[in-house]
Amino acid sequence: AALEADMRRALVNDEFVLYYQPLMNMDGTMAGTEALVRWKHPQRGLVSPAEFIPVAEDSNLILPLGRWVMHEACRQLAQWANDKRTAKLAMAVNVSAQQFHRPDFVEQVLEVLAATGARADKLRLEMTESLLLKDIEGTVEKMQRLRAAGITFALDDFGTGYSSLSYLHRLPLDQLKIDRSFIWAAVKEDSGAAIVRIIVALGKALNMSVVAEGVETLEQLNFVIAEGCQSYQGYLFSKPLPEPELLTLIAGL
Ligand code: G
Ligand code: G
Ligand code: MN
Ligand code: NA
Repeated sequence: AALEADMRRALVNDEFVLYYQPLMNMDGTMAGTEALVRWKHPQRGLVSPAEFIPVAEDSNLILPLGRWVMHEACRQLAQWANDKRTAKLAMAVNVSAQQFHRPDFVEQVLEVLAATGARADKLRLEMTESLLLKDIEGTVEKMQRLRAAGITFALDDFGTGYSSLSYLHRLPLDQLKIDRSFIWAAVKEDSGAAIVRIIVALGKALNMSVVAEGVETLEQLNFVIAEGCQSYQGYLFSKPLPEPELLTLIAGL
């Protein structure tokens, strides 16, 4: 509760910032970035979302925080469109279940796009399996409305949730992101490698691109390239960065 009150104060005081982690194509070009929120706490320094997102989700704070993230990511996306070095980048934004299942979620996202001037076809929403499997009819309907505007969807942390293959094909998803636990296991255990192989095959069968998350070593990168993943994220190329550092990185590519 103390953390919750502190977060309310932080929202008013504008203490949240977005970091951006590159999403890399296998040819070394940057496909886009994933926006990841951080809290610049006046006393505690940089606080990880692993600590405060669950608290925000247990209160209603995820709603204003999620709205702030969406607006800030779209504002940044619109700004990047003005520079040829960043104009092609897509922006992925993580969406919590409480946010998505609000009745006005679709309108909120469309309003943010209109207000910021960001291109819908550069915005990708990342969602988890548990979010998608709750109220499947309503979920598909919302996704289709957002999709009609050009927005695309990624299934985040794939393989860790309550995967239901019977629902997966009904969802208009564009991308599967293989959870990093499988990427780590893949170069250590045969069973891990088999899981990556199966997810890539599933992505192909369902016409989704497949992203390897949490790639930290060249061995892991070579493995996921050989298995047919289309892109990757991970510390091997870059951790999430504040925007000025991201631009420096891009300038050096
Ligand atoms: O950035 P980091 O890897 O520390 O993120 C930790 C967790 O917080 C991840 O599960 C990530 O998806 C989540 N997270 C980061 N930023 C956001 C955000 O803006 N919204 C939501 N819902 N989750 C986020
Ligand atoms: O749940 P989601 O996939 O959105 O969370 C992304 C989280 O993964 C962020 O907190 C980010 O900092 C973290 N992350 C990104 N790349 C790596 C990596 O290579 N290794 C590890 N351990 N974490 C990573
Ligand atoms: Mn994510
Ligand atoms: Na993920």
